[in-house]
Amino acid sequence: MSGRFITLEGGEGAGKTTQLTFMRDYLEQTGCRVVVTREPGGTVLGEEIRGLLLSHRHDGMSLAAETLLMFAARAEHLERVIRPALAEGRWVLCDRFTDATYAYQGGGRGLAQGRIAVLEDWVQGALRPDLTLLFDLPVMVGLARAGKRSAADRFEQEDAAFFARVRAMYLARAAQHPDRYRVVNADQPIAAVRAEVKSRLVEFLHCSPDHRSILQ
Ligand code: Z5A
Repeated sequence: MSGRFITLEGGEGAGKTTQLTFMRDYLEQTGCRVVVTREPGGTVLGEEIRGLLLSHRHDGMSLAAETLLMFAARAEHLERVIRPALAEGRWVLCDRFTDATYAYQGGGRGLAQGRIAVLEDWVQGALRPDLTLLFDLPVMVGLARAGKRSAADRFEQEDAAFFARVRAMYLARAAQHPDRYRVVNADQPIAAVRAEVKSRLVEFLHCSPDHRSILQ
């Protein structure tokens, strides 16, 4: 069976991580071999870069440095984890990927999308996710959820206007790429979000020739 690349995206407190375990278990039940990973991170170097990106020691980091560090971590992640897993026929579930760069560095911080596109083409070549689930919810709902946790990191300290721009960019990209994006209403109880995620996965599996038979 061939591998597939599925990414989870959304604003602060959208519930991606909460749904990841369910997605992994469901796909494994259908016979997929699954790798769960995240960005920035997913490798030893990538997790070290994540530490730099989230730490308040680097408050005021330049936008160019922030963006290049995201792609440095991504280059390592692609070479060591994502591409090998896909080549072995595994399904990769990745908590955030390049759409997050468009949303946060592009929408949130105002970096021109063309700059991101150049890095995307260089680092990824033709590789793009097969399916992107966008967990969408009002900014204030997500911030209230996230606020119940530990101290805010370098991104979480941004204001509501920043997260509103992030959300708007995600929704714009979902509209630009209807082939691979599916928007999930994340402003519902966890069980209702899970049911919506499952129906998106079933729909996707039906479109995957290797897996259609498993569902029948
Ligand atoms: N970033 C970037 O700027 N550019 C890039 O290219 C990439 C990333 C790849 C990574 O931090 C930061 O890096 C991220 C963007 C930036 N910063 N932000 N913001 P992260 O991975 O730690 O942050 P995150 O992805 O946003 O994690 P998160 O805030 O934890 O969101 P989540 O994973 O989507 O949510 P969760 O952990 O599943 O749930 C949050 C809380 O809500 C938790 O207490 C849950 O129990 C609760 N929850 C979840 N679902 C529900 C529902 N349905 N109802 C009620 N409560 C719920």
